[in-house]
Amino acid sequence: MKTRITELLGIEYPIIQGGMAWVAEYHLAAAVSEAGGLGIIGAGGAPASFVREQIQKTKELTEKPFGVNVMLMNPEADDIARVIAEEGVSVVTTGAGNPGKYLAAWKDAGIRVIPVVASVALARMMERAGVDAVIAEGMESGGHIGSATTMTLVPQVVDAVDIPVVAAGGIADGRGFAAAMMLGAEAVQMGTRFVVAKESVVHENYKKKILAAKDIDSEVTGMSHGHPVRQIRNNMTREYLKLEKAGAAFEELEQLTLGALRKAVVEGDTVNGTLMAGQIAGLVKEEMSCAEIIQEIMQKAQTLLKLQ
Ligand code: TUI
Repeated sequence: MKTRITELLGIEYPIIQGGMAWVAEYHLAAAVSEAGGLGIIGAGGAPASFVREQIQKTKELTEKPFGVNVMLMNPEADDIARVIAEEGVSVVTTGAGNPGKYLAAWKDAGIRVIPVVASVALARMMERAGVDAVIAEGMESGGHIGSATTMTLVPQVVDAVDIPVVAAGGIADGRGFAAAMMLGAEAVQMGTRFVVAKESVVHENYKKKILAAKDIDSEVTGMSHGHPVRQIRNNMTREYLKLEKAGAAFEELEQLTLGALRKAVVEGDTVNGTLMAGQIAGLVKEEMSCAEIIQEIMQKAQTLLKLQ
């Protein structure tokens, strides 16, 4: 399937893997790229040296294009941005901020830049700044979210910009993929479905939580201090939301979340860890390889899209 995104990135299928902190490491990124999508290394809150190592390890596993996601709230984002330019990665996606100050260096290094936007205003600003495409991410997503839904955000961003738009948030199968295309997207980004991929190194307990999740099993914490994070309900979210409701200070709430994503992903602590996942977790019922996931989605989507 050809779109402006497959042409821009030199990939076979218009499926991009989300740049999930801790989860999106080199095994997963290489597997998605090998399967014909775009694998992404999630720099998350990691130091620049770790990101360089991850890039090098991915290159050992695949010769296909892959990307790195820069989480712009990372205090080491400047160093990570430099490492990415030095290592000659083909694509950068960004999240949780405005990547404007890195654009010139990345473009000079020949890198395709695709920021995540949660509003039409930022999409327009990014297009003017010269990015190659944008990812319009709805609040159905796991992790740090904006306030618009995928269904409303994607077509409004599509109408507002001329560059290609990638849809993200709430997409995990061929129906979601086809729906995103109907909204005008030219690719999708998926996170939650890839967390439970066979090649994902996430702790078994985390995967089981996603596989067992129902439609309304996620909560959004951190709304009160402007950093909303979607995750599966557990002891940690109950505690957090209770404190948040009682008006707890940001510093106190931060104590609960410090290192909690690592706890869930690496240690499999599903009680006090942060189990980031999107609202579509209820649809993810089986652990499959990245190639099986991508093939299943493309086959279903092609059948659906031929119908109209
Ligand atoms: O960034 C994400 N999702 C994330 S980042 C993350 S890191 C983390 N957070 C808490 C605990 C541990 C780790 C987890 N999930 N998605 C992309 C995204 N970007 N969603 C929303 C945005 C966004 C929002 C506002 C992007 C830009 C923006 O405005 C920037 C501006 O300056 O106008």
